[in-house]
Amino acid sequence: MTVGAGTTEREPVVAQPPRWGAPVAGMVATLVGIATAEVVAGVSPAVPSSLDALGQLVVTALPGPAVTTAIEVLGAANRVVLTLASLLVALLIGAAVGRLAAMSLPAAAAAVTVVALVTAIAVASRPEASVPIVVATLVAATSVTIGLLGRLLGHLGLRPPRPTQVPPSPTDPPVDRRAFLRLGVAASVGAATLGAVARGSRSVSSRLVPPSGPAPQAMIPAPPVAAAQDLATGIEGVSPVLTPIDRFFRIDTAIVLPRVDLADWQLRITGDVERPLALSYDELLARELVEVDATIACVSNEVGGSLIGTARWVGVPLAELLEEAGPSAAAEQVLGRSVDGFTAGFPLAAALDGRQALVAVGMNGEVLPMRHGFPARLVVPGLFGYVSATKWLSAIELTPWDGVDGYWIPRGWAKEGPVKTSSRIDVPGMADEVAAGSVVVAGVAWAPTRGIEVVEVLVDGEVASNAELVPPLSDATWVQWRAEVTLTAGEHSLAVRATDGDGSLQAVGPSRPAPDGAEGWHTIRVRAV
Ligand SMILES: Nc1nc2c(c(=O)[nH]1)N[C@H]1C(S)=C(S)[C@@H](COP(=O)(O)O)O[C@H]1N2
Ligand SMILES: [Mo]
Repeated sequence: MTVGAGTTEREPVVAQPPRWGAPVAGMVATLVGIATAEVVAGVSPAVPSSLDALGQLVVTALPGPAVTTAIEVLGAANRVVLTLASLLVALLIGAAVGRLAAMSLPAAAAAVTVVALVTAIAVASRPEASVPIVVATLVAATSVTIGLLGRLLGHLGLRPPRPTQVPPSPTDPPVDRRAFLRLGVAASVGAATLGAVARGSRSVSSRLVPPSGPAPQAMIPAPPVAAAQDLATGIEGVSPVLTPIDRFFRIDTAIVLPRVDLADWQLRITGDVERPLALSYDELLARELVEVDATIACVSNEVGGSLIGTARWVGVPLAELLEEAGPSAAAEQVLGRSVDGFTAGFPLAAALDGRQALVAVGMNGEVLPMRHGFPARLVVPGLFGYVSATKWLSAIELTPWDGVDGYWIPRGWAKEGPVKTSSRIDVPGMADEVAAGSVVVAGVAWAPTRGIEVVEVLVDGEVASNAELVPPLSDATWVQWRAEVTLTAGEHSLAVRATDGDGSLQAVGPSRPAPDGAEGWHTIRVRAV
């Protein structure tokens, strides 16, 4: 008797498996597989999260403008959205695998294995990954997924019998929806719970977080900024002259913060140099550290935007390290390399022209925070972050200018990224209502390292006031400014424009950030009553 004939005979007494059975089984099994990997990732710092690693792969593979747009549109939520999107895509793949499994479990197993291999490559390429443990984890996750899928499909009578198998007797019904639902719901709820707990409580070995000891100190620390030196003390809403760390913008392509084990970490100075150097964290800290107050800005900052901040950085002068290594004749570019593969390059001349570029290890009196590049990062006054401010720095490589490009250059951003002379109104806020009469307008202006000479405030398109400037902490920081203008009752536009130390008025624009930074006089509308 053929199987087909047997099936035909049983047909009248057999419940049909639901059409959604196979895809749902695939999704449940996938969820459990993902949770298995996440639970191991939660316990072992040597196994990065598969979801995060896949998300990272997507970020790296996507075209530059897509990544930039996502970061701009989603803001700080971009990582959460990406994780949920990765999960959704994984579940959709799981549904397809479920369908495939109803036809052939070996084919489905092959598909799951391919997905697991891609995941393994993504996970193993993370700097903190231990390859053997990652492979073992994914083998386990794959087995759990395929095993569960087989059982779920078995409950639905969807598991294709092997050719040698005796067809099930008509008396034990092949479709057991209750068993399917029980197992499916229990597995999904268990997996979602365990996976979420694991993600929430990911254990981080103490080797991988910044040391809790005293923060690196400059040989000659500057006195703390006095309240009187900070316009923010008197005018609520003005950017503080030093941006607190918890308010400092963060921009990077890292879905997961790279965790650096200080025991193996080194900063190498390599490439076109006479004497390559390699410094441990302790060796770096043992050098004569200096303190530099500097503003850093992201090229993606819109006119009036907040992707800019000022900090007191402590670190080793970059020029000193480069001179020690001795740039050779071919050296034209300084390329920072991060432990996570990110790179950023700028002209060697910018490192040696007297501006105070740093390999920073401290920020605002603290050990450089993880989010801002622990254990070390570059800070180069006057250059946008994407060409200069490499976080989680692992090497400084000297290279020719042509033929070697940092991460963002092939993704559509200009090779050179000097910060443009810009200004921003912090007070009043956009669309605020103010009392008619004399109105205080205040904010920041920046042109590192050219400095700011003049800030003018325009009311309804006419220059109305020459702002007072607070003496800046250094030529690398922004300048706080304050003006008073008279507003009659009604709607008005307020705009600001700065002139830098070279006497150049900032560009009126307006233009968007790509490819080399936004231009325009920040303009807001207010209503005076
Ligand atoms: N490793 C690494 N470093 C990086 C980036 C990155 O994506 N990866 N982004 C750069 C960009 S575009 C900017 S604007 C600055 C932002 O520094 P912050 O996050 O400390 O403010 O970091 C730079 N350094
Ligand atoms: Mo940036």
